[in-house]
Amino acid sequence: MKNVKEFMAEVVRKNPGEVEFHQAVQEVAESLFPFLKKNPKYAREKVLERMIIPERVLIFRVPWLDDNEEIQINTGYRVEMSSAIGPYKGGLRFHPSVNLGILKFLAFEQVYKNSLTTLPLGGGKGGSDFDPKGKSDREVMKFCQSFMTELFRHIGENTDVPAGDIGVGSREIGYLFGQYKRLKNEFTGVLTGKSLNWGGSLIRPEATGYGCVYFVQEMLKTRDESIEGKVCTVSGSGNVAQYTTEKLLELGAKVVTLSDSGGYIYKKKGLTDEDLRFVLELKNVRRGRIKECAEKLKGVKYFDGKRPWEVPCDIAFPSATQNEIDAKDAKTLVKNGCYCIGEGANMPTVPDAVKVFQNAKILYAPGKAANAGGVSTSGLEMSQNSMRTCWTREEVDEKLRMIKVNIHESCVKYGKQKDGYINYVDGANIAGFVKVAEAMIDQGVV
Ligand code: NDP
Ligand code: 2IT
Repeated sequence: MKNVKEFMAEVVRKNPGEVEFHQAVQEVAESLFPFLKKNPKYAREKVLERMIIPERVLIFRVPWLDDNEEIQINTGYRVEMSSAIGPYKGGLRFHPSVNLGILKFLAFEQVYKNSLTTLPLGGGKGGSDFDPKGKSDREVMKFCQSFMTELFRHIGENTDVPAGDIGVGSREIGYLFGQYKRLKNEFTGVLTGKSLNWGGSLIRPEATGYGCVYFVQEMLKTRDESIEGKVCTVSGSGNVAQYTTEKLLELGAKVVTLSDSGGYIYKKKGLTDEDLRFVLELKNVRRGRIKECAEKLKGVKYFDGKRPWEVPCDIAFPSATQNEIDAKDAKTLVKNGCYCIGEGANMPTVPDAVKVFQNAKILYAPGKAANAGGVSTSGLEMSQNSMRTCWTREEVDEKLRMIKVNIHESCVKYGKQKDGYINYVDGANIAGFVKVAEAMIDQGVV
């Protein structure tokens, strides 16, 4: 068997330029190699070598007409990474930065995340370099229709079930679903994150944020701590950041920051429920910039071009995008007393910063464990669609909470070190791996 360095050299050679994908695989390889040494059957079956190559990648042209009747062209992708334990499942990201390497990193992480949820979900991710910002609703609709006109032949309720991610919320899921239904003449649960009155699940919009907070509650319990009264910094102001904040306020925490790609807002006294309502209307209806909060809300300051990690806090919730906490930010957070990180975003912390957190022995879990509540509730939405039923808010919330408790237990099972420190990275990677690996071995060399 190779060592991590040799293994990674091959990954880099075979996937040139895909830096985020290299980063995600390296993290998993570092966790898994010692485990594979002790469990040689997985190495013999070349499970990891198989898992780093997608089962299928689709790349397609997405032409559409803007409001001036000008032709616009984007690239569409769907990375179908693993169907070992269920249909491909994972979000669609619409953002100008989207490329194959970013989607491969996200699809790879999704395989482990979905395995952790305890639900029968394979892993995938897709999206486009289309930028919904500044586009009219009609333009977004035309783009979504063109995107689905190709994607529809590759997905299905038992094949591949996309959902939302950055730039894809209920508006986009609606347009995508409408076009799928029209092309297939079929009303099935082919997408999750649907609106309530046509097949969506209660709590799905809230699930990633709520689930991240539930996971942090479990981490805090290991140190006899609770969320109440804690000072929290949150980055982002989209779906995940909004519902992380809502749950934190409900539990009596003080949320002092939110951000977008322009900068961050800071309120020393902590954001109120009313402030949050303002942010929801600003971001989800008017699609405005977070900066406006400093003009309209009392006690709120705006820091242009900056990230919120310079603000002292007990718990940080990076909920915007990948690599948003670098080593310098991590050192500042630890120096200022932060002792817990809840990753709402996928891979928000660069590897050197992860080391800073782990060396300081603070509570640090990777996104694939902390933010799995979104896809878990997508899994619950799929169950409800198949059963043609609709569970109550309380039922879905309780199932979500139990899933997060289970994920925490799995991380502890595989990640607890001799000194008692829980290495959640190792725990999540090994626990996520084992289920998929066993399924792959059962199903033969495929
Ligand atoms: P949204 O599109 O709703 O919000 C994204 C937020 O992040 C916005 O505030 C956006 O600011 C900010 N952001 C995006 N890109 C950047 C960037 N390059 N630099 C700084 N800020 C940025 O997305 P979500 O809330 O759904 O997703 C946030 C994160 O959570 C992503 O990493 C996603 O993969 C992850 N996630 C999402 C899940 C879900 O169910 N939605 C589930 C699990 C994880 P701006 O508007 O200025 O671009
Ligand atoms: O990163 C993620 O887990 C998501 N964007 C949600 C995926 C899903 O299928 O609900």
